[in-house]
Amino acid sequence: MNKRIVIDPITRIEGHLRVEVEVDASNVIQKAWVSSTLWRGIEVIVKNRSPLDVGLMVQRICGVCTYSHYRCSTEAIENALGLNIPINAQYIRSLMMTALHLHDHIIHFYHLHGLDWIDIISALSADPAKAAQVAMKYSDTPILCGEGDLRQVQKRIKGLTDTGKLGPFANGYWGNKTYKFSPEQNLIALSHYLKALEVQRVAAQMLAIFGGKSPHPQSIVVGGITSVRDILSPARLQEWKQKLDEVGHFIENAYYPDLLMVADAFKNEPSVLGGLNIKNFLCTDEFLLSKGKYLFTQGVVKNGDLSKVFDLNPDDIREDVTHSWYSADAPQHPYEGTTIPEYTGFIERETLNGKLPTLNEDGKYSWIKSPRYQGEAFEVGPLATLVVNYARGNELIVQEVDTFLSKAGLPMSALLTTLGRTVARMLETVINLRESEKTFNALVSNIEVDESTYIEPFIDPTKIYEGYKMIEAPRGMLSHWIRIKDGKVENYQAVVPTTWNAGPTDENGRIGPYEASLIGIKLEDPSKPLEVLRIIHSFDPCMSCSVHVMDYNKQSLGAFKVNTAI
Ligand code: NFE
Ligand code: MG
Repeated sequence: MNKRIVIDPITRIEGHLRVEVEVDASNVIQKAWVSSTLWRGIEVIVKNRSPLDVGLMVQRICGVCTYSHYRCSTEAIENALGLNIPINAQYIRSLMMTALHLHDHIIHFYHLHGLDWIDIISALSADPAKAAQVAMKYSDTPILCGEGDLRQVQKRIKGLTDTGKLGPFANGYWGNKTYKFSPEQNLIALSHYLKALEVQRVAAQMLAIFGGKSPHPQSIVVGGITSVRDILSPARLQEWKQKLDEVGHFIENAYYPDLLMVADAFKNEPSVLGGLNIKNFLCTDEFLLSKGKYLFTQGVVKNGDLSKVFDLNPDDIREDVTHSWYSADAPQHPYEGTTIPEYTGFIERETLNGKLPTLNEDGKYSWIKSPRYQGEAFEVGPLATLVVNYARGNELIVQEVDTFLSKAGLPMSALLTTLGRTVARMLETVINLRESEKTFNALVSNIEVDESTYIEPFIDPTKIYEGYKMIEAPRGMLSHWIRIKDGKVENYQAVVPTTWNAGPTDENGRIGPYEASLIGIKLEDPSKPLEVLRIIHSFDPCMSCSVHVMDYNKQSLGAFKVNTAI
């Protein structure tokens, strides 16, 4: 008899995510349902507002990739108005994107996904002297992996466990047999987990150099950028470079070797070698290296066939809400997209965890819509970027992927797995890190002859404008779509990376990447479903983005009075 398991909330993500799976008598997942249980209504909130204000509002879609929405929105409006902004502004926006990616990916691997790989309790029994030797296997210059460093790390964590309060490490599935690191490998990765807390701050500072602050930078406007004095100041530019080097040192000597270590330890773990059942990938152009030249190029790969890459056609995107808590008659193109809530609730049933309200898979069960491209479900994100660019024969990407696979002793097929998804995010980070110097240098040499950063927008209130922009946010392809009428936003839609990956089944019964990734996975212990967490975390979920606060009954959620006297 099949059993239903409810995991809610999935933690170490942004937002509210629920996963339900049905396992057979051997604990193999037969069916899976993914739901975002919170609706935000930002696409609705921006209607009838000035397009010039939209960027600042829509970046509140999320607290993580704030800049992605800010930039995507600003550029959708520029596209609608036909504005060709100065190249200096384009370079700065690209450098800010680099900072966001470096920041996001470091946090993801260590602080969000890390404990799916690292068993903290096991690290306490490691021999620090032996661990220092093990670290040399993955890097010639490992970070914080001397015997003394590792002893210190053990002491710090032991101090925590001795209090009986594990803090961020409480309630982990410690001891699960799909943890494959030796105690020494766990200690190495734990040392980097702690160091990454400092490094991520430096990456956030990089974004703030040209963004004014982070999160929620404020220096881009429709028509260009406002951080002009930072760009013209050699000291500020130098600060950027120094921080890039500092973050880069960690990426090259901790993040990269740690993924070699993951590959080494987990390469025979079946749940890590599964986790990818939809082999359709989409990505768009990102990271401007020089005028018109991007580090990664847009494209579409279907059914895992790397011999063909198609150009991405924005007309072929639709959002389906058959199983989402919205109403619409048919799948909609984002220009025509509506966001009309239709909440239908949960249904009670027996589960492994007792009688509980559960997702109603026959009806509606998520606030996430289901984007489809040419009617099919597609995965977006760093893995999609690498697969598409590998298939395009982008020399740099082919070389980086092949080098990693050969160092790790993995076949090409290992890329299309949970392990591959996590490796791809690291490789994207490394490639971006190294190549971003080109963007920086292009900016510096352009400033010598051209200091322009802004072109004034003009919105004719008698005209109707339509525009969109696609960018690569850290979790994958993000697009914003706007229609402007009477000088105001008439319609607005954001089609977000996590929406692509985490959306429910569509009208034709086609399931999305998250749900598909869980099917066929055997759980070692259904009461501690670590495999589910690891697979879902490998996508780096952001539910805030995907369901872009208001209550669906339009009730007031709270009243606040700001005291300006203090
Ligand atoms: Ni909220 Fe996001 C990214 C966007 S969502 S983090 O990256 O856009 O999937
Ligand atoms: Mg949307």
